[in-house]
Amino acid sequence: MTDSAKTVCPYCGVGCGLEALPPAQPGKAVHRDSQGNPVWQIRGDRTHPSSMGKVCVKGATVTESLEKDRLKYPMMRKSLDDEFRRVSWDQALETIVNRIQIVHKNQGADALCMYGSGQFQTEDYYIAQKLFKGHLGTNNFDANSRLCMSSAVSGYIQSFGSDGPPCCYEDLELTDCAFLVGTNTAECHPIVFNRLRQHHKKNRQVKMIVVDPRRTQTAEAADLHLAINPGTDIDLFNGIAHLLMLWGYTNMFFIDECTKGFSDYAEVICHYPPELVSRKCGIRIDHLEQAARYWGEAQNVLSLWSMGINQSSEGTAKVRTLINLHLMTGDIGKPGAGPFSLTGQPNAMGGREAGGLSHILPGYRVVNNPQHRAEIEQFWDLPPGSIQPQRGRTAWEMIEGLETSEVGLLWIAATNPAVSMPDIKRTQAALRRSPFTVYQDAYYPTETAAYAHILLPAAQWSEKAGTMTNSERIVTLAPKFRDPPGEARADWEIFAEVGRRLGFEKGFKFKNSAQVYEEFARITTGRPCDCSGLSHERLRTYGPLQWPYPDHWPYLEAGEETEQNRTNKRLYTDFRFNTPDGRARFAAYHSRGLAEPPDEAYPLVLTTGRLYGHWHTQTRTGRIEKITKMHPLPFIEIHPQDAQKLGIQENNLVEVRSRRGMARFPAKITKAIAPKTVFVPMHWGALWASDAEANALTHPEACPSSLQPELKACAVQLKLVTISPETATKSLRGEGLALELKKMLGLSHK
Ligand SMILES: Nc1nc2c(c(=O)[nH]1)N[C@H]1C(S)=C(S)[C@@H](COP(=O)(O)OP(=O)(O)OC[C@H]3O[C@@H](n4cnc5c(=O)[nH]c(N)nc54)[C@H](O)[C@@H]3O)O[C@H]1N2
Ligand SMILES: Nc1nc2c(c(=O)[nH]1)N[C@H]1C(S)=C(S)[C@@H](COP(=O)(O)OP(=O)(O)OC[C@H]3O[C@@H](n4cnc5c(=O)[nH]c(N)nc54)[C@H](O)[C@@H]3O)O[C@H]1N2
Ligand code: SF4
Ligand SMILES: [Mo]
Repeated sequence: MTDSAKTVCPYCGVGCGLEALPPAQPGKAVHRDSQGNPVWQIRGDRTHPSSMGKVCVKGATVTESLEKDRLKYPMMRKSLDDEFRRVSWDQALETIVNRIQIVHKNQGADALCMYGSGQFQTEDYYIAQKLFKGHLGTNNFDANSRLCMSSAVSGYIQSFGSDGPPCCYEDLELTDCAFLVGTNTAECHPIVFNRLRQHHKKNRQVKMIVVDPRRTQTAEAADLHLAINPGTDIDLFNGIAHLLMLWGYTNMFFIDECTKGFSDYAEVICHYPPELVSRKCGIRIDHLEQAARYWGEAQNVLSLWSMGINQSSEGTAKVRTLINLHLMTGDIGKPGAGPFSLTGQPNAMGGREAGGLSHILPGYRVVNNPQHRAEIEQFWDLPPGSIQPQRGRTAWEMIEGLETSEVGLLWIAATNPAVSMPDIKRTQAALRRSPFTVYQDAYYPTETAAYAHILLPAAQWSEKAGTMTNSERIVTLAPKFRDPPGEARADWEIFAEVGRRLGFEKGFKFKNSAQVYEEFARITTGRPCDCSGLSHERLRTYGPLQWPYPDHWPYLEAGEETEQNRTNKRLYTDFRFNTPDGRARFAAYHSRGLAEPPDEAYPLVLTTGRLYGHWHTQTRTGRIEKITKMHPLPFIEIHPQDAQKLGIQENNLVEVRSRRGMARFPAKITKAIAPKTVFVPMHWGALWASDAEANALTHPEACPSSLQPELKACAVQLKLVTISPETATKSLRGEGLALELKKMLGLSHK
């Protein structure tokens, strides 16, 4: 019998430790999924420092999704109107290599694009950077983190001089004021929320503030819920700063010694008196004052944020104005305090370390810094000038590049853009025009497969060995403990093989992922995200370890308390930041509001987000019975006032239109959503329901600095649809209208 395996959860950025047990256990019936396949069982790993044995429903059920609907063999077709046929790896790879060479010759390197994912392991990310940014000479590698964490990245870089969340989960138990903004932690980062909730329950003096236009499960637990109008966070932060200043809660010593730019900032916050802020945000003045008082009186303020901040056309400004509050009161670099971005995906952090966005390079370097480029060129043994000095295309710019025919080859891996990109009808039309799309995924069908010329089967979590870094900078090794199905291969192996076939043998000689990690770790030496002391071997022996972890440090079991792991728990404990002069930067921003504010024609603000059980586009969770029972159908949350005006009752089918498209959802009438705002989950693409795509409605307007699109808000109108509930349910389950997609995939409909 195979032994159990310790690993890390492949879903969210909390990064819980899991222990996987073989399907057959002595004295027990074999564990099976709903189709009768034997599957591994999961329990929490009590020795993991981040989660200490806890798991949520997603982690607990993940193995039930591993056997169903897998893509097992490479498949190919000439045009999107043909059927896929199975081909050998050799044929598939030769076709890709030829195509890369032709496009490179005729259109130049910048006509090649790869769109990757925070669900890559660090090894996958690293090899993709080496191939695209190094050997092919284009920075056109971007990841779905562009839709997720890029505002946090640019906020950290601009305020502190480099990326990197400065806090750790222990801070959840050491804070006396938790400020949660734009995060539904209870549903999206449940184990982080549990740790905070326990501490909050036990200690009455600890305050919890939640800022969210919806009364989420997270907001239910708060001492104070500020249900602000969508897009008014900067007004709120500047308004709190105004009061902190007025009431003398500023830490002048910290401001003088450790920061720069306070006077310009002080000028800006003068313009945010409570009356104005209360009006703009749509909250009571005494609630605003209460929030400022909680912040000011606390010894240690910890703020947590996620997509309500990042997915905004002023995302970087939101992040930086939140960080301003920490700089103003000196709430950073000490236990229980700091600005803490909750990472969405399991390894978006590793992606940032490996340079996995179109403007960055491995080791928290940036493409527009000549020294950074030179360091990487030298390390990769490439001639000077090989790496381009300007950033590559962002995810959305790749879509635009398909529209203008500037993109000649698009390689998509570990993401499902035909569902998750903004303005999905435009995205789909662009994908349809693509001269050549390679799609590398673990499952078939997915919505994006309908737009691919070549499908490459990817080995996923549990079928390949690699590392992932969670929000608190802890790196865990996820070992291989099952065989991949059919001919599926690890992403990094596929990229390396293409590299060798393109003639770059020397750069891609890796025999296994441990060697890949070894090279990656070396490239981070002396950088803020120094992982040079980490390796697969050491992670296997000592358990999960937190960076920075320089090579000269001794090794210890996780959790062992020494001087060394006390110093790397938090960043900036010496109050010196990664800017040239060591000072953090205040940012003086006025709020600009939503990119597409509501008006007479489209009078409501639509916001989008997640549910506890489902993961994104459902490629895994849509195949797990326990979860589909938990969330069987999509819906739209409408406030009773708005519902009444439109004559909409509970479960009525509602048609939602924006300037870009239409979708339909059954109504869920609830006071949990602010009036004039509606909410739909993002989880239902065309395979799971008909016309229930959140992104049929959203727009791609992005933050000018992070280039992250405003997926959290667009203007919509609502209309009651009069069809029978049976027809509605049928169409929502995808039994009727998703036909076109099924045809494109060559599937007969059920
Ligand atoms: N169950 C589950 N968990 C997940 C995921 C999943 O798919 N399912 N995905 C993971 C990933 S990749 C991510 S990025 C995270 C996302 O985690 P979260 O960001 O917590 O999740 P969302 O539901 O996208 O959005 C959070 C909240 O932002 C609020 N919001 C909307 N507009 C505004 C605004 O203008 N201001 C403020 N302050 N709030 C606003 C919404 O009402 C919503 O409740 O979750 C991760 N965890
Ligand atoms: N309206 C709206 N849209 C959104 C958001 C929102 O809040 N609102 N959130 C945005 C955010 S934050 C995110 S992160 C994105 C997420 O959007 P996507 O990245 O499109 O969502 P997933 O369903 O997680 O897609 C991951 C794919 O990778 C595959 N996969 C899993 N493991 C592996 C592997 O090891 N290798 C390979 N090759 N494939 C693998 C899965 O089968 C799946 O098809 O959505 C964005 N879109
Ligand atoms: S909280 Fe996140 S990492 Fe932990 S088990 Fe749930 S999905 Fe996995
Ligand atoms: Mo995300």
